[in-house]
Amino acid sequence: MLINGKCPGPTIRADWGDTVRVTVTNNLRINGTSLHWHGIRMHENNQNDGANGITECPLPPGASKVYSFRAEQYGSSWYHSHFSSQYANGVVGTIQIDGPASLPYEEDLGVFPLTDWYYGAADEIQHSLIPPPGAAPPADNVLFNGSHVNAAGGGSYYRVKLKPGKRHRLRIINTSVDNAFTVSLNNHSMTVIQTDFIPVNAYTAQSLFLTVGQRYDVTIDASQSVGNYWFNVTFAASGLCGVANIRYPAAIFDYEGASSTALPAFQGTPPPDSLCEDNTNFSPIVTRSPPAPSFTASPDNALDVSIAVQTWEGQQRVYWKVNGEDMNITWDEPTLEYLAKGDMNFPNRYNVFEVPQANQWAFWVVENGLGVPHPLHLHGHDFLILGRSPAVANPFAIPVRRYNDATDRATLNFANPTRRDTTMLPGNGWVVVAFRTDNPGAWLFHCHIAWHVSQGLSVQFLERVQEIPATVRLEEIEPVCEQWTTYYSTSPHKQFDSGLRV
Ligand SMILES: [Cu+2]
Repeated sequence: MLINGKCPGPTIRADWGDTVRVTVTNNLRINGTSLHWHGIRMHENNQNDGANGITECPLPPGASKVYSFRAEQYGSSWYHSHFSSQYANGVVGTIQIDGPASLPYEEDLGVFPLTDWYYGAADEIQHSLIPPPGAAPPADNVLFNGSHVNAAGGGSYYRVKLKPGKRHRLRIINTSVDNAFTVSLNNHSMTVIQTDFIPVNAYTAQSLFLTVGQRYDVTIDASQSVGNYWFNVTFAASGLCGVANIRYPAAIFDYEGASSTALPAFQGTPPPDSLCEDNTNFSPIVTRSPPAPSFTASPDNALDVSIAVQTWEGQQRVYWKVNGEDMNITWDEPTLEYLAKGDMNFPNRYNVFEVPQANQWAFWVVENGLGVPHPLHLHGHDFLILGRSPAVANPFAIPVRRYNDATDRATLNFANPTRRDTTMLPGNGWVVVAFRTDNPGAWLFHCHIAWHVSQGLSVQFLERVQEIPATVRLEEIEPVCEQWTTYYSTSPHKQFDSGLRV
């Protein structure tokens, strides 16, 4: 499935402060769609978030919609379908918003989406995960900007040109369905200047770990001898952060003056830090430091992730649950429509958590009852990562680590911690995050592994619920819902899952 005939789709490019308008027409024959603008703040603009069943009804075949938002942040991101497993079929593109940079550079090489790639259709894979154990298959390949070689020797490596002696900016984006990876460029270090949309003080590393949905804007100095260098994508040895049948190397970086066809001689060695561990050592340029006493761990801010097998329509199925409930939205009953009509009686399993207080830090302790790590993504906000349990090589081999305020509080960082919109919840462990309640709306907080959110791993925060109706233009939502309802009544393809895949 393509956007404007391409995969990945076109890059949306804007300047900081611009208003972006994108007309989306659904030319698919038997699929709905809705497009989510990953990481975009959507300030008081919840209904352009593109989360079907939450902020809108899906667009039926033949329908069009204009998404509109202000580029209040700058940096690099992506957009993708939020309708079932559709983005795994290619409904993905990148976003570049130009603005200031925390470190000068000379060449902007632009966006580089990196993704796992499955040869099977996404819905077929998703159906195969319904019966226990429900474990995802390995990806067939990893694509660097849409390109790689395959096992039969077809395809080609993507090649990036470097200017000798110059400092280049690269925008690395993990647009995967499942795979988290570590990236490195042989013989070169990378200097991070942004984590997701957050500018940070320069941080230099030999390799970087990106879970699904994360971005690193980095600079690379072309200071080595003129030649060809492998860009490598490696995986955690445990396999718990995803695997692909074809992996490193992923792309080739050529210095100007070197061959533009030769393969690099030096293969490189896998970086040592592949434990699926999110790096939380960044310091944002614009500081945010909540007072430590404002955080109290309690059952009210605990989110416990678990897995369960239940029988539904005579079939055993795997579900991911948060506080005992797997999310299951109804496509034509978006949360915003309920709220705009003053109706709080949502259908069951909407997994709603109210966050009523304005302009406070909302803290959440997420605990993982299983060894599988989950990339957690929040809509409408970035969040502080105050702390997390350390990653281990094999989380299944250790007992579940619950957050213990008596012993773990001392490890939390309240002084300008790492801030971004996606983080990795460690296996059998915990993470503490906080966001500022400065954006009324119904915002998803979910695992960004498409297979998992499809199996229910999501909640929605109702932030300042009394103020939400004033931000909603029902006259824009309802016509699409009517079109969708008409279409769906005759569609042979019915919802078989949570209705959401990131
Ligand atoms: Cu997950």
